Amino acid sequence: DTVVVATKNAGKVKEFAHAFGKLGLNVVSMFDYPDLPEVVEDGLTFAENARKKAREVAEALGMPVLADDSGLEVEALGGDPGVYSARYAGPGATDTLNNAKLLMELEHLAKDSFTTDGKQNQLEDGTKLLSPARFVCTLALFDPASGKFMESIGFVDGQIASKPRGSGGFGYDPLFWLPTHGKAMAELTMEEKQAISHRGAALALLLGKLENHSE
Ligand code: ITT
Repeated sequence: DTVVVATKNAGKVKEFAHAFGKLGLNVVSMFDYPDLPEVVEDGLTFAENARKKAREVAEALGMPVLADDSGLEVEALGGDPGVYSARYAGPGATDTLNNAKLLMELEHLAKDSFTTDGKQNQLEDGTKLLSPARFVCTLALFDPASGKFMESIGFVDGQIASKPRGSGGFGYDPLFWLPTHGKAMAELTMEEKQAISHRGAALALLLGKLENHSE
């Protein structure tokens, strides 16, 4: 009745605790196992990193472990920061520094190529929509007893806004504009975010697979 999630990201922990809490399950994370060695995330894809985190922690603990590798892919940046989303601003990166770096990269581009942009790419308050973008989340569940993985992936599409909004969520949520909702991801409640987010989608898929598997 406990799910071990191989993450040290407090934002992810909150979202998993909320989602699994609704199923009557308790979540523990790497904050509860401070002595476990850090997993080196040197994979080239989200899936590779998720598998690596799940397997290494599951083998260390001798029980099934879930891992989440996720990030932001920005069209105008050729898919960056992608698997490097957590460290975009370099060593010692924080969400604030990563957001600043993202805006710097995009505004720099915008000056060069989109100076005559029309009103279409602006919100009513003058906030510019700088590029289409997408959040990606891959989940991997590894069971050391069977040596098998169960995996899923989820996406959500949006736009990078030139100004942050909202105080919910984490990471790039304040800059991730959802045209369909007329809100930034950070303006959604936990429940609303879960219903549309990359993580919510990946989790729903994984839970569906688990259910089929146990029938
Ligand atoms: P763990 O590996 O310990 O889980 P991490 O933060 O290093 O934590 P990732 O390598 O998967 O995790 O990097 C994910 C980054 O992508 C995260 O730090 C955010 O910057 C961004 N990100 C992922 N999901 C997000 C979300 O729902 N909202 C905003 N940003 C998100």
